[in-house]
Amino acid sequence: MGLDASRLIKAASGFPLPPGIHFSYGTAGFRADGSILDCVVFRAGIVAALRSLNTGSTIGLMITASHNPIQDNGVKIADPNGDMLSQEWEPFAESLANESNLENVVQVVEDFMQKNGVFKVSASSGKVLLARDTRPSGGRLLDAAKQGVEAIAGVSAEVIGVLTTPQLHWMVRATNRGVGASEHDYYSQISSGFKCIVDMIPMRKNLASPSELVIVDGANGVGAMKLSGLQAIIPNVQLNVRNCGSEGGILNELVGADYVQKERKFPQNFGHASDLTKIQKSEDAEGITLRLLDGDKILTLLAIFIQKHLQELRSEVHWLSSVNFGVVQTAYANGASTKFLKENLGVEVVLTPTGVKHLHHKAAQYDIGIYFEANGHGTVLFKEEFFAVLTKTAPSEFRTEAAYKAARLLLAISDVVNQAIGDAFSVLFLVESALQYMNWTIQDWDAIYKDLPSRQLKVKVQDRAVLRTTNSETKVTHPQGLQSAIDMEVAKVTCGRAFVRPSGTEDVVRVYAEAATQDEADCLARGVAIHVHNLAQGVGLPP
Ligand code: 16G
Repeated sequence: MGLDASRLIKAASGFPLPPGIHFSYGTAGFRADGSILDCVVFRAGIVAALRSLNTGSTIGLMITASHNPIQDNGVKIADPNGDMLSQEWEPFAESLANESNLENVVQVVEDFMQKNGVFKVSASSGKVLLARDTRPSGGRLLDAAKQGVEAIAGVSAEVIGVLTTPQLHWMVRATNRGVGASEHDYYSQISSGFKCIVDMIPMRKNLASPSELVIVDGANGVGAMKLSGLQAIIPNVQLNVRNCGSEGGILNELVGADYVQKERKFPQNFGHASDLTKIQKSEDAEGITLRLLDGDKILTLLAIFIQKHLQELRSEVHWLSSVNFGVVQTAYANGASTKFLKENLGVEVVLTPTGVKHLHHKAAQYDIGIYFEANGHGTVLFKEEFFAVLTKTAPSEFRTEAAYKAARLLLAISDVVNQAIGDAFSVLFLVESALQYMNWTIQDWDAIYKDLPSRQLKVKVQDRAVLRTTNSETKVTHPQGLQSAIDMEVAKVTCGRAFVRPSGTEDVVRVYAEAATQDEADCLARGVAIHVHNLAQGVGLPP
Protein backbone atom coordinates (compact mmCIF):
# COMPACT_ATOMS: atom_id res chain seq x y z
CA MET A 1 0.00 0.00 0.00
CA GLY A 2 1.33 3.46 -0.89
CA LEU A 3 0.93 6.78 0.78
CA ASP A 4 -2.34 8.55 -0.09
CA ALA A 5 -0.62 11.82 -1.04
CA SER A 6 -3.75 13.80 -1.86
CA ARG A 7 -5.34 12.84 1.48
CA LEU A 8 -2.20 13.95 3.26
CA ILE A 9 -1.89 17.25 1.39
CA LYS A 10 -5.57 18.04 1.91
CA ALA A 11 -5.32 17.47 5.66
CA ALA A 12 -1.95 19.24 5.97
CA SER A 13 -3.20 22.34 4.17
CA GLY A 14 -5.42 23.04 7.17
CA PHE A 15 -2.31 23.42 9.36
CA PRO A 16 0.11 25.94 7.85
CA LEU A 17 3.59 26.26 9.32
CA PRO A 18 4.07 29.56 11.18
CA PRO A 19 6.82 31.50 9.36
CA GLY A 20 10.26 32.19 10.78
CA ILE A 21 10.28 29.63 13.59
CA HIS A 22 12.42 26.52 13.82
CA PHE A 23 10.91 23.80 15.98
CA SER A 24 13.37 21.39 17.55
CA TYR A 25 12.66 17.99 18.99
CA GLY A 26 14.14 18.77 22.40
CA THR A 27 14.74 16.71 25.50
CA ALA A 28 11.16 15.49 25.47
CA GLY A 29 9.41 16.33 22.21
CA PHE A 30 8.36 19.68 20.76
CA ARG A 31 7.53 22.51 23.13
CA ALA A 32 6.60 26.13 22.44
CA ASP A 33 3.86 28.66 23.09
CA GLY A 34 0.59 26.75 22.67
CA SER A 35 -0.72 29.27 20.12
CA ILE A 36 1.86 28.36 17.45
CA LEU A 37 1.88 24.59 17.77
CA ASP A 38 -1.05 23.42 15.62
CA CYS A 39 1.08 22.55 12.60
CA VAL A 40 3.80 20.83 14.63
CA VAL A 41 1.26 18.79 16.56
CA PHE A 42 -0.60 17.82 13.37
CA ARG A 43 2.68 16.60 11.90
CA ALA A 44 3.60 14.78 15.12
CA GLY A 45 0.28 12.96 14.57
CA ILE A 46 1.61 11.83 11.18
CA VAL A 47 4.84 10.63 12.80
CA ALA A 48 2.91 8.68 15.47
CA ALA A 49 0.72 7.08 12.79
CA LEU A 50 3.75 6.00 10.75
CA ARG A 51 5.49 4.70 13.86
CA SER A 52 2.42 2.61 14.57
CA LEU A 53 2.45 1.16 11.06
CA ASN A 54 6.18 0.61 11.25
CA THR A 55 6.12 -1.25 14.57
CA GLY A 56 2.75 -2.94 14.08
CA SER A 57 1.84 -1.72 17.57
CA THR A 58 -0.24 0.87 19.34
CA ILE A 59 1.57 4.19 19.83
CA GLY A 60 0.77 7.07 22.21
CA LEU A 61 0.69 10.80 21.59
CA MET A 62 0.53 13.21 24.50
CA ILE A 63 -0.23 16.93 24.37
CA THR A 64 1.63 18.51 27.27
CA ALA A 65 4.48 20.84 28.16
CA SER A 66 4.81 19.24 31.62
CA HIS A 67 6.51 21.69 33.99
CA ASN A 68 6.51 24.66 31.57
CA PRO A 69 4.20 27.66 32.11
CA ILE A 70 0.50 27.34 31.30
CA GLN A 71 0.70 29.21 27.97
CA ASP A 72 3.23 26.70 26.62
CA ASN A 73 2.27 23.36 25.24
CA GLY A 74 3.99 20.48 23.53
CA VAL A 75 3.71 17.05 22.03
CA LYS A 76 5.52 13.80 22.71
CA ILE A 77 5.18 10.33 21.33
CA ALA A 78 5.20 7.08 23.31
CA ASP A 79 6.69 3.95 21.72
CA PRO A 80 5.13 0.45 21.95
CA ASN A 81 6.78 -0.31 25.32
CA GLY A 82 5.48 2.96 26.68
CA ASP A 83 8.91 4.59 26.61
CA MET A 84 9.82 7.66 24.58
CA LEU A 85 9.85 7.67 20.77
CA SER A 86 12.98 5.95 19.43
CA GLN A 87 15.72 8.52 19.05
CA GLU A 88 16.31 7.29 15.50
CA TRP A 89 12.98 8.83 14.53
CA GLU A 90 13.68 12.26 16.03
CA PRO A 91 15.47 13.75 12.98
CA PHE A 92 12.51 12.72 10.80
CA ALA A 93 10.02 14.24 13.27
CA GLU A 94 12.05 17.43 13.27
CA SER A 95 12.46 17.78 9.52
CA LEU A 96 8.77 17.05 8.98
CA ALA A 97 7.81 19.64 11.60
CA ASN A 98 9.86 22.34 9.85
CA GLU A 99 9.00 21.68 6.20
CA SER A 100 7.33 24.79 4.82
CA ASN A 101 6.36 23.48 1.39
CA LEU A 102 3.31 21.18 1.33
CA GLU A 103 4.52 19.14 -1.66
CA ASN A 104 7.78 18.59 0.20
CA VAL A 105 5.87 17.33 3.25
CA VAL A 106 4.71 14.40 1.15
CA GLN A 107 8.23 13.92 -0.16
CA VAL A 108 9.77 13.90 3.33
CA VAL A 109 7.21 11.30 4.44
CA GLU A 110 7.64 9.15 1.33
CA ASP A 111 11.43 9.18 1.55
CA PHE A 112 11.33 8.21 5.19
CA MET A 113 8.80 5.43 4.62
CA GLN A 114 10.87 4.00 1.84
CA LYS A 115 13.99 4.03 3.95
CA ASN A 116 12.29 2.44 6.93
CA GLY A 117 10.07 -0.10 5.24
CA VAL A 118 6.88 1.27 6.70
CA PHE A 119 5.04 -0.03 3.63
CA LYS A 120 5.73 -3.61 4.62
CA VAL A 121 3.28 -3.42 7.50
CA SER A 122 -0.37 -4.26 6.95
CA ALA A 123 -2.42 -1.17 6.26
CA SER A 124 -5.05 -1.58 8.92
CA SER A 125 -2.77 -2.33 11.84
CA GLY A 126 -2.17 1.22 13.01
CA LYS A 127 -3.56 2.76 16.15
CA VAL A 128 -2.60 5.84 18.15
CA LEU A 129 -3.91 6.66 21.64
CA LEU A 130 -4.16 10.40 22.23
CA ALA A 131 -4.36 12.30 25.48
CA ARG A 132 -3.72 15.77 26.87
CA ASP A 133 -3.21 17.58 30.14
CA THR A 134 -5.41 20.43 31.39
CA ARG A 135 -3.76 23.32 29.50
CA PRO A 136 -6.28 25.63 27.78
CA SER A 137 -4.73 25.01 24.34
CA GLY A 138 -4.89 21.21 24.88
CA GLY A 139 -8.31 20.50 23.32
CA ARG A 140 -7.52 22.34 20.10
CA LEU A 141 -4.10 20.72 19.78
CA LEU A 142 -5.46 17.26 20.52
CA ASP A 143 -7.81 17.69 17.60
CA ALA A 144 -4.90 18.75 15.37
CA ALA A 145 -2.99 15.62 16.41
CA LYS A 146 -6.02 13.44 15.66
CA GLN A 147 -6.27 14.89 12.17
CA GLY A 148 -2.56 14.23 11.67
CA VAL A 149 -2.97 10.58 12.64
CA GLU A 150 -6.00 10.18 10.39
CA ALA A 151 -4.17 11.75 7.45
CA ILE A 152 -2.36 8.42 7.13
CA ALA A 153 -4.62 5.74 5.69
CA GLY A 154 -5.05 2.61 7.80
CA VAL A 155 -4.35 4.22 11.16
CA SER A 156 -7.06 5.00 13.69
CA ALA A 157 -6.89 7.62 16.42
CA GLU A 158 -8.42 6.89 19.81
CA VAL A 159 -8.89 10.01 21.89
CA ILE A 160 -8.73 9.14 25.57
CA GLY A 161 -8.99 12.72 26.82
CA VAL A 162 -7.36 14.19 29.89
CA LEU A 163 -4.66 12.04 31.51
CA THR A 164 -1.28 12.44 33.15
CA THR A 165 1.58 11.75 30.73
CA PRO A 166 2.73 8.62 32.64
CA GLN A 167 -0.83 7.28 32.55
CA LEU A 168 -0.83 7.45 28.77
CA HIS A 169 2.60 5.78 28.57
CA TRP A 170 1.36 3.05 30.93
CA MET A 171 -1.74 2.47 28.81
CA VAL A 172 0.29 2.17 25.62
CA ARG A 173 2.54 -0.43 27.25
CA ALA A 174 -0.41 -2.34 28.72
CA THR A 175 -2.30 -2.28 25.41
CA ASN A 176 0.65 -3.76 23.56
CA ARG A 177 1.15 -6.42 26.23
CA GLY A 178 -2.49 -7.42 25.88
CA VAL A 179 -3.37 -6.77 29.52
CA GLY A 180 -6.03 -4.49 31.02
CA ALA A 181 -5.15 -0.98 29.90
CA SER A 182 -7.90 1.26 31.25
CA GLU A 183 -7.43 4.09 33.70
CA HIS A 184 -9.12 1.91 36.29
CA ASP A 185 -6.60 -0.90 35.60
CA TYR A 186 -3.80 1.59 36.17
CA TYR A 187 -5.13 2.60 39.59
CA SER A 188 -5.84 -1.03 40.55
CA GLN A 189 -2.32 -2.20 39.71
CA ILE A 190 -0.63 0.49 41.81
CA SER A 191 -3.03 -0.07 44.65
CA SER A 192 -2.74 -3.87 44.70
CA GLY A 193 1.07 -3.74 44.55
CA PHE A 194 1.12 -1.23 47.37
CA LYS A 195 -1.27 -3.31 49.44
CA CYS A 196 0.86 -6.40 48.90
CA ILE A 197 4.00 -4.61 50.18
CA VAL A 198 2.19 -3.17 53.17
CA ASP A 199 0.77 -6.59 54.03
CA MET A 200 4.29 -8.02 54.16
CA ILE A 201 5.64 -5.42 56.58
CA PRO A 202 7.55 -7.29 59.28
CA MET A 203 6.05 -6.84 62.75
CA ARG A 204 3.43 -4.47 61.49
CA LYS A 205 2.41 -1.78 63.83
CA ASN A 206 -1.18 -1.82 65.02
CA LEU A 207 -3.33 -2.58 61.97
CA ALA A 208 -5.98 -0.22 63.12
CA SER A 209 -3.52 2.65 63.50
CA PRO A 210 -4.37 5.79 61.56
CA SER A 211 -2.93 5.99 58.06
CA GLU A 212 0.09 8.01 57.12
CA LEU A 213 -0.83 11.53 56.05
CA VAL A 214 0.74 12.65 52.79
CA ILE A 215 0.24 16.26 51.69
CA VAL A 216 0.56 16.54 47.91
CA ASP A 217 1.13 19.62 45.72
CA GLY A 218 -1.15 19.16 42.69
CA ALA A 219 0.59 22.07 40.86
CA ASN A 220 -2.88 23.19 39.68
CA GLY A 221 -2.74 20.59 36.96
CA VAL A 222 -3.88 17.19 35.81
CA GLY A 223 -2.13 15.34 38.65
CA ALA A 224 -4.36 16.94 41.26
CA MET A 225 -7.43 15.86 39.35
CA LYS A 226 -6.27 12.29 38.78
CA LEU A 227 -4.97 11.60 42.25
CA SER A 228 -8.52 11.25 43.48
CA GLY A 229 -8.75 8.02 41.45
CA LEU A 230 -6.14 6.50 43.72
CA GLN A 231 -7.16 8.12 46.95
CA ALA A 232 -10.24 5.95 47.26
CA ILE A 233 -8.49 2.61 46.82
CA ILE A 234 -5.07 3.01 48.44
CA PRO A 235 -4.84 1.55 51.94
CA ASN A 236 -2.72 3.00 54.76
CA VAL A 237 -2.26 6.43 53.23
CA GLN A 238 -4.39 9.49 53.63
CA LEU A 239 -3.86 12.04 50.88
CA ASN A 240 -4.34 15.77 51.30
CA VAL A 241 -4.05 17.30 47.84
CA ARG A 242 -3.41 21.06 47.63
CA ASN A 243 -3.18 23.37 44.62
CA CYS A 244 -5.91 21.54 42.75
CA GLY A 245 -6.48 24.46 40.38
CA SER A 246 -10.01 24.93 41.67
CA GLU A 247 -9.29 28.09 43.67
CA GLY A 248 -7.86 30.21 40.89
CA GLY A 249 -4.36 28.73 41.10
CA ILE A 250 -2.45 28.68 37.82
CA LEU A 251 -0.66 25.62 36.48
CA ASN A 252 3.01 25.56 37.52
CA GLU A 253 2.89 29.13 38.83
CA LEU A 254 4.69 29.18 42.20
CA VAL A 255 3.84 25.47 42.47
CA GLY A 256 5.03 22.15 41.10
CA ALA A 257 8.12 19.99 41.50
CA ASP A 258 10.24 21.95 39.05
CA TYR A 259 9.53 25.22 40.88
CA VAL A 260 10.43 23.70 44.25
CA GLN A 261 13.56 22.00 42.96
CA LYS A 262 14.94 24.93 40.98
CA GLU A 263 13.87 27.78 43.30
CA ARG A 264 14.32 25.89 46.56
CA LYS A 265 11.04 27.32 47.82
CA PHE A 266 7.84 25.83 49.20
CA PRO A 267 5.01 25.66 46.69
CA GLN A 268 2.10 27.96 47.40
CA ASN A 269 -0.11 26.77 50.27
CA PHE A 270 2.73 24.80 51.83
CA GLY A 271 5.24 25.60 54.52
CA HIS A 272 2.77 26.72 57.19
CA ALA A 273 3.61 25.92 60.77
CA SER A 274 0.19 24.21 61.03
CA ASP A 275 1.41 21.48 58.67
CA LEU A 276 4.02 20.50 61.19
CA THR A 277 1.46 19.96 63.90
CA LYS A 278 -0.56 17.86 61.49
CA ILE A 279 2.36 15.53 60.99
CA GLN A 280 3.09 15.56 64.70
CA LYS A 281 6.39 17.40 64.54
CA SER A 282 5.57 20.51 66.42
CA GLU A 283 9.13 21.18 67.64
CA ASP A 284 10.14 24.08 65.43
CA ALA A 285 6.68 25.33 64.64
CA GLU A 286 7.76 28.82 63.60
CA GLY A 287 11.01 28.55 61.70
CA ILE A 288 9.91 25.91 59.19
CA THR A 289 12.65 25.28 56.68
CA LEU A 290 12.58 23.48 53.37
CA ARG A 291 14.33 20.11 53.21
CA LEU A 292 14.25 18.82 49.68
CA LEU A 293 14.27 15.05 49.24
CA ASP A 294 14.89 15.08 45.52
CA GLY A 295 15.28 12.45 42.83
CA ASP A 296 18.70 11.49 44.17
CA LYS A 297 17.27 10.79 47.62
CA ILE A 298 14.39 8.83 46.08
CA LEU A 299 16.85 6.81 44.03
CA THR A 300 18.96 6.06 47.08
CA LEU A 301 15.97 5.01 49.18
CA LEU A 302 14.71 2.67 46.46
CA ALA A 303 18.20 1.29 45.86
CA ILE A 304 18.50 0.40 49.56
CA PHE A 305 15.00 -1.13 49.62
CA ILE A 306 15.44 -3.18 46.47
CA GLN A 307 19.01 -4.24 47.12
CA LYS A 308 18.06 -5.64 50.51
CA HIS A 309 15.54 -8.03 48.92
CA LEU A 310 17.69 -8.80 45.93
CA GLN A 311 20.55 -9.85 48.20
CA GLU A 312 18.19 -12.22 49.98
CA LEU A 313 17.32 -13.81 46.67
CA ARG A 314 20.86 -13.91 45.33
CA SER A 315 22.21 -15.68 48.38
CA GLU A 316 19.41 -18.25 48.66
CA VAL A 317 18.50 -19.03 45.08
CA HIS A 318 21.56 -20.09 43.12
CA TRP A 319 20.07 -19.43 39.66
CA LEU A 320 19.47 -15.85 40.70
CA SER A 321 23.00 -15.24 41.97
CA SER A 322 24.02 -13.52 38.75
CA VAL A 323 21.08 -11.11 38.57
CA ASN A 324 22.53 -7.68 37.91
CA PHE A 325 21.39 -4.46 39.45
CA GLY A 326 22.47 -0.96 38.50
CA VAL A 327 21.48 2.66 38.89
CA VAL A 328 21.54 5.47 36.37
CA GLN A 329 21.97 9.17 37.12
CA THR A 330 22.87 12.35 35.24
CA ALA A 331 25.56 14.95 35.93
CA TYR A 332 22.94 16.82 37.98
CA ALA A 333 23.01 14.09 40.63
CA ASN A 334 24.40 15.50 43.83
CA GLY A 335 27.96 14.20 44.30
CA ALA A 336 27.09 12.98 47.79
CA SER A 337 24.40 10.65 46.39
CA THR A 338 26.72 9.11 43.81
CA LYS A 339 29.40 8.59 46.46
CA PHE A 340 26.90 6.92 48.80
CA LEU A 341 25.57 4.61 46.09
CA LYS A 342 29.04 3.55 45.00
CA GLU A 343 30.88 3.41 48.28
CA ASN A 344 28.25 2.53 50.86
CA LEU A 345 25.88 0.42 48.81
CA GLY A 346 28.44 -0.93 46.35
CA VAL A 347 26.04 -0.42 43.46
CA GLU A 348 27.09 0.14 39.86
CA VAL A 349 26.35 3.78 38.92
CA VAL A 350 26.23 4.95 35.30
CA LEU A 351 25.83 8.54 34.04
CA THR A 352 23.89 9.51 30.91
CA PRO A 353 22.94 12.84 29.34
CA THR A 354 19.86 14.62 30.71
CA GLY A 355 16.45 13.40 29.59
CA VAL A 356 14.39 10.38 30.49
CA LYS A 357 14.98 8.78 27.09
CA HIS A 358 18.72 8.42 27.81
CA LEU A 359 18.40 7.16 31.37
CA HIS A 360 15.58 4.76 30.58
CA HIS A 361 17.48 3.15 27.77
CA LYS A 362 20.51 2.56 30.00
CA ALA A 363 18.53 1.26 32.99
CA ALA A 364 16.74 -1.23 30.74
CA GLN A 365 20.06 -3.04 30.27
CA TYR A 366 20.04 -4.34 33.86
CA ASP A 367 17.90 -7.15 35.31
CA ILE A 368 16.80 -4.48 37.75
CA GLY A 369 17.71 -0.93 36.80
CA ILE A 370 16.76 2.20 38.71
CA TYR A 371 17.09 5.61 37.16
CA PHE A 372 16.35 9.03 38.56
CA GLU A 373 17.23 12.56 37.61
CA ALA A 374 17.76 14.96 40.50
CA ASN A 375 14.57 16.74 39.37
CA GLY A 376 12.56 13.62 40.24
CA HIS A 377 12.01 11.99 36.83
CA GLY A 378 12.68 8.32 37.25
CA THR A 379 11.47 4.79 37.74
CA VAL A 380 12.52 1.18 38.28
CA LEU A 381 12.76 -1.28 35.40
CA PHE A 382 12.62 -5.08 35.63
CA LYS A 383 13.98 -7.00 32.67
CA GLU A 384 11.29 -9.14 31.11
CA GLU A 385 13.25 -12.41 31.53
CA PHE A 386 13.96 -11.75 35.21
CA PHE A 387 10.34 -10.80 35.82
CA ALA A 388 9.17 -14.01 34.11
CA VAL A 389 11.47 -16.14 36.27
CA LEU A 390 10.17 -14.53 39.45
CA THR A 391 6.56 -14.96 38.35
CA LYS A 392 6.91 -18.58 37.29
CA THR A 393 8.97 -19.96 40.15
CA ALA A 394 6.85 -22.10 42.49
CA PRO A 395 7.01 -21.29 46.24
CA SER A 396 8.60 -24.71 46.89
CA GLU A 397 11.60 -23.82 44.72
CA PHE A 398 12.74 -21.14 47.15
CA ARG A 399 15.03 -22.61 49.80
CA THR A 400 13.90 -20.27 52.54
CA GLU A 401 10.77 -18.39 53.48
CA ALA A 402 12.83 -15.17 53.37
CA ALA A 403 13.83 -15.74 49.75
CA TYR A 404 10.24 -16.47 48.74
CA LYS A 405 9.09 -13.33 50.49
CA ALA A 406 11.84 -11.30 48.79
CA ALA A 407 10.62 -12.55 45.40
CA ARG A 408 7.02 -11.60 46.20
CA LEU A 409 8.16 -8.21 47.38
CA LEU A 410 10.07 -7.51 44.19
CA LEU A 411 7.02 -8.53 42.18
CA ALA A 412 4.85 -6.20 44.24
CA ILE A 413 7.35 -3.38 43.64
CA SER A 414 7.13 -4.08 39.91
CA ASP A 415 3.36 -3.57 40.16
CA VAL A 416 3.55 -0.25 42.00
CA VAL A 417 6.19 1.11 39.70
CA ASN A 418 5.33 2.45 36.25
CA GLN A 419 7.77 0.59 34.04
CA ALA A 420 6.81 2.62 30.99
CA ILE A 421 8.19 5.90 32.32
CA GLY A 422 8.80 7.90 35.51
CA ASP A 423 5.49 8.54 37.23
CA ALA A 424 4.98 10.76 40.28
CA PHE A 425 1.97 8.70 41.43
CA SER A 426 3.73 5.37 41.45
CA VAL A 427 6.93 6.86 42.89
CA LEU A 428 4.91 8.47 45.69
CA PHE A 429 3.45 5.11 46.68
CA LEU A 430 6.71 3.27 46.18
CA VAL A 431 8.50 5.68 48.52
CA GLU A 432 5.66 5.46 51.02
CA SER A 433 5.74 1.65 50.94
CA ALA A 434 9.55 1.56 51.33
CA LEU A 435 9.38 3.90 54.33
CA GLN A 436 6.56 1.94 55.94
CA TYR A 437 8.26 -1.38 55.25
CA MET A 438 11.61 -0.32 56.70
CA ASN A 439 9.85 1.57 59.50
CA TRP A 440 11.73 4.76 58.59
CA THR A 441 10.66 8.32 59.24
CA ILE A 442 11.26 11.01 56.63
CA GLN A 443 14.11 12.20 58.85
CA ASP A 444 15.73 8.73 58.71
CA TRP A 445 15.45 8.89 54.94
CA ASP A 446 16.89 12.39 54.74
CA ALA A 447 19.83 11.36 56.90
CA ILE A 448 21.10 8.68 54.46
CA TYR A 449 23.64 11.23 53.23
CA LYS A 450 24.10 15.00 53.37
CA ASP A 451 23.84 16.84 50.05
CA LEU A 452 26.79 18.87 48.88
CA PRO A 453 25.71 22.52 48.51
CA SER A 454 24.82 23.26 44.89
CA ARG A 455 23.56 26.08 42.69
CA GLN A 456 21.88 26.16 39.28
CA LEU A 457 21.75 29.23 37.03
CA LYS A 458 20.43 29.97 33.55
CA VAL A 459 22.24 32.06 30.96
CA LYS A 460 20.40 33.51 27.95
CA VAL A 461 22.49 33.24 24.79
CA GLN A 462 21.84 34.07 21.16
CA ASP A 463 21.86 30.43 20.08
CA ARG A 464 22.09 27.67 22.65
CA ALA A 465 23.05 25.24 19.86
CA VAL A 466 26.58 26.70 19.88
CA LEU A 467 27.15 24.77 23.09
CA ARG A 468 28.21 21.18 22.55
CA THR A 469 29.00 18.71 25.30
CA THR A 470 30.51 15.27 25.75
CA ASN A 471 30.99 12.62 28.48
CA SER A 472 27.33 12.66 29.55
CA GLU A 473 27.34 16.46 29.53
CA THR A 474 30.11 16.69 32.10
CA LYS A 475 32.46 18.43 29.62
CA VAL A 476 31.84 21.11 27.03
CA THR A 477 33.61 20.89 23.66
CA HIS A 478 32.26 24.09 22.04
CA PRO A 479 32.74 27.01 22.19
CA GLN A 480 36.46 26.59 22.45
CA GLY A 481 38.06 27.73 25.66
CA LEU A 482 34.90 27.35 27.76
CA GLN A 483 35.92 24.04 29.34
CA SER A 484 39.33 25.33 30.42
CA ALA A 485 37.64 28.44 31.86
CA ILE A 486 35.30 26.17 33.84
CA ASP A 487 38.24 24.07 35.05
CA MET A 488 39.91 27.22 36.25
CA GLU A 489 36.82 28.26 38.26
CA VAL A 490 36.43 24.75 39.73
CA ALA A 491 40.04 24.80 40.93
CA LYS A 492 39.30 27.90 43.03
CA VAL A 493 36.85 26.13 45.40
CA THR A 494 36.92 23.10 47.69
CA CYS A 495 35.37 19.88 46.32
CA GLY A 496 34.17 21.85 43.30
CA ARG A 497 32.34 20.42 40.31
CA ALA A 498 30.62 22.35 37.54
CA PHE A 499 29.20 21.78 34.09
CA VAL A 500 27.09 23.58 31.50
CA ARG A 501 24.62 22.32 28.91
CA PRO A 502 22.07 23.77 26.53
CA SER A 503 18.54 23.27 27.85
CA GLY A 504 16.34 21.01 25.75
CA THR A 505 13.11 22.66 26.86
CA GLU A 506 13.92 26.35 27.20
CA ASP A 507 16.00 28.81 25.22
CA VAL A 508 18.83 29.00 27.77
CA VAL A 509 22.14 27.44 28.79
CA ARG A 510 22.04 25.80 32.20
CA VAL A 511 24.89 26.03 34.69
CA TYR A 512 25.33 23.60 37.57
CA ALA A 513 27.90 23.96 40.35
CA GLU A 514 28.56 22.22 43.62
CA ALA A 515 31.20 22.75 46.28
CA ALA A 516 31.95 22.23 49.96
CA THR A 517 30.01 25.33 51.08
CA GLN A 518 26.98 27.17 49.70
CA ASP A 519 29.02 30.34 49.25
CA GLU A 520 31.58 28.51 47.18
CA ALA A 521 28.90 26.77 45.10
CA ASP A 522 27.21 30.15 44.44
CA CYS A 523 30.50 31.72 43.55
CA LEU A 524 31.46 28.88 41.23
CA ALA A 525 28.08 28.97 39.45
CA ARG A 526 28.36 32.72 38.95
CA GLY A 527 31.93 32.48 37.70
CA VAL A 528 31.01 29.79 35.17
CA ALA A 529 27.88 31.67 34.06
CA ILE A 530 30.00 34.72 33.24
CA HIS A 531 32.29 32.62 31.05
CA VAL A 532 29.25 31.18 29.25
CA HIS A 533 27.92 34.69 28.72
CA ASN A 534 31.26 35.89 27.34
CA LEU A 535 32.16 32.91 25.18
CA ALA A 536 28.71 31.86 23.93
CA GLN A 537 27.27 35.24 22.94
CA GLY A 538 25.22 35.93 26.02
CA VAL A 539 22.17 38.15 25.64
CA GLY A 540 21.69 41.17 27.91
CA LEU A 541 23.78 41.82 30.98
CA PRO A 542 26.15 39.15 32.32
CA PRO A 543 24.55 37.12 35.15
C1 16G B 1 12.23 17.19 30.33
C2 16G B 1 12.61 15.74 30.48
C3 16G B 1 13.47 15.53 31.71
C4 16G B 1 14.64 16.47 31.73
C5 16G B 1 14.22 17.89 31.50
C6 16G B 1 15.44 18.72 31.27
C7 16G B 1 11.25 13.82 29.93
C8 16G B 1 9.99 13.10 30.16
N1 16G B 1 11.41 14.94 30.61
O1 16G B 1 11.38 17.58 31.33
O2 16G B 1 13.92 14.20 31.71
O3 16G B 1 15.33 16.39 32.95
O4 16G B 1 13.41 17.97 30.34
O5 16G B 1 15.08 19.98 30.89
O6 16G B 1 12.09 13.43 29.15
P1 16G B 1 16.16 20.95 30.29
O7 16G B 1 16.73 20.29 29.06
O8 16G B 1 15.41 22.19 30.04
O9 16G B 1 17.20 21.13 31.35
